[in-house]
Amino acid sequence: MNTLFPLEPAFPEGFVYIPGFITPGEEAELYKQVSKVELHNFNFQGFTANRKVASFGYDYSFENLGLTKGKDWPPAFDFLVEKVSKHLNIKPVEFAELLVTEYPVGSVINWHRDAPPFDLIAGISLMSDCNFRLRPHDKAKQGRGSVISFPVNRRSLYIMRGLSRTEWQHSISAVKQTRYSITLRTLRRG
Ligand SMILES: O=C(O)CCC(=O)C(=O)O
Repeated sequence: MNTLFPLEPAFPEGFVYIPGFITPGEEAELYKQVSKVELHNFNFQGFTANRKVASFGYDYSFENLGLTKGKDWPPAFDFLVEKVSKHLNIKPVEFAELLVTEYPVGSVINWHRDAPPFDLIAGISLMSDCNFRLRPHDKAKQGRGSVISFPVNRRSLYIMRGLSRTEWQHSISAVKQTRYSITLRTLRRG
């Protein structure tokens, strides 16, 4: 069937996907800045993942289950934080963490929900598309047909809040080309 509009999967409540959120020029600038950042292997409960990360602002440790305040993000990322904040109609200072992640070819991020102290999640993809997946967190709701799988393209923005943040898990299949993401997180209030 031909449709006037590209078909979009039915996302869970609170998940929004915006292709082409940043321009090719902005992507090139962000990649330049990301290349200057010192990345380290991501450790999760004694297991070292293939992807590399650098966290600025508040970082959550899966080893101590706590938040620590680290270095501020380099000012070169401010324009992105401002652009996303403007889109969401929130103040840039509400973003408490900026996480840079590098996914080498073949690396994944496994099923998870983000750390409990964080609230809204905004993800910007750089340099490569990926296959993003969502599934219910409740094991009883998992099973055949419960996974929503869709492309998240370079230069796009996705937002996770509401039920997509609290009741759903997300994961990324093995990337075919090196992918970078910038993840912005606000803190849960109260
Ligand atoms: O790279 C991404 O877009 C996802 C990042 C993510 O899920 C995480 O860091 O917990």
